[in-house]
Amino acid sequence: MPEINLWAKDGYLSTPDGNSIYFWGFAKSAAGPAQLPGPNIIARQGETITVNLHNMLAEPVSIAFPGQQVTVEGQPVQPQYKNNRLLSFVNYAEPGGTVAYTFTPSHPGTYLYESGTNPYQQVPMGLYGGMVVRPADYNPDVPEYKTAYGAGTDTGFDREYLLITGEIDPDLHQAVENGKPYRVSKYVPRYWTLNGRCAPDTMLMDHVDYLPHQPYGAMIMGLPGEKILLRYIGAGIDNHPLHPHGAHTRVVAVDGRLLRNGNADLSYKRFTVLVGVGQTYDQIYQWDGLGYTPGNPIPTVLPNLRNMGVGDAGWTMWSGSPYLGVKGDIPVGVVSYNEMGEYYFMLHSHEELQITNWGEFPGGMMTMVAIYPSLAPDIGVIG
Ligand SMILES: [Cu+2]
Repeated sequence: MPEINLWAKDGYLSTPDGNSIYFWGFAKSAAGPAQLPGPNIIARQGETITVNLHNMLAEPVSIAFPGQQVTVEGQPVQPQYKNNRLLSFVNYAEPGGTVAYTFTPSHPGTYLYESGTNPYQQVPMGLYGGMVVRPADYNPDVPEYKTAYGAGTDTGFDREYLLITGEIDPDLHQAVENGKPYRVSKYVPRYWTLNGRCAPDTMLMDHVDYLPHQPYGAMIMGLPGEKILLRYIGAGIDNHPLHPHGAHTRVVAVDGRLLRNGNADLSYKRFTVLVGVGQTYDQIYQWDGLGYTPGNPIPTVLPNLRNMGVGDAGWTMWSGSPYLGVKGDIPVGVVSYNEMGEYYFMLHSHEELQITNWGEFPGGMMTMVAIYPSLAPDIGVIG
């Protein structure tokens, strides 16, 4: 039976504007760094899994697994009371203690896990993460069985990415760090995160050594025509209208439930998906814009804000050529971050304040979809 160990710890997050923010998160080991979000949990439909939570914080901590039937010591998880007051929605670990949660996922899909103890404070502090449940017949080596929801469900994919939304109100984090009271009604986020990072850090690779507490990047990379599975999770306390440029997404599942009734396909295409608090969305993004195929490499339109760059000319991703995989001259004075003639499309929150870092654009809940002329097979694998 798979067993996962998570340690609840504290640490400091980095933001691109140079801020350092105290947070709580889950770590993979007692000595390892607390992470935002917590380590990805990969489970399998029908396979029992145990998650051991070791609490290294100074107050009770728990993990709720929405959508799962969880037991602790053989009994269903229960709300916990102390002195007749609700302390936790599920069984918790005392400081220095451990609690073991066991469940058998009945449905494949994308799920959130988060603290069930003082969640108004512990979740924004960072005690959340994502879980992917593979279908029972999942086999990444056989295309027919490399799917999100099982063979025959039209949810096959070539690459997949998890994007977990969150917000940070530095006043809350500072109050918790200093043991001061904090009024939840005064919650005002200043940072908006994808996988715990604010843009432009979202576009850095996974596990860069200068972001030890934020190991997961949010850069979406693929080839023309590939099916790119985007798994959105709303982990914060605000809703976020997310949309990628370049192509609509096809929403195939919501909250870990396939949009299909018998043989009737209920999936739908969307420009923007409003990721609600606690929701998950599974979508297929497929860029075949402007009739592009490897055999018909017609140029895209000349660079513009939609498909090649963002912000002013100093922040361009343009290659200098409209052809995929080709680099050309760029205007004098323009800095290009384009490496190999790839195409870039923004993916961001349509709530414009959310694409800033404390009011400064660009930043926040923004990343890029990059369509490359070639790409290693180990890119876009959730581990
Ligand atoms: Cu946009």
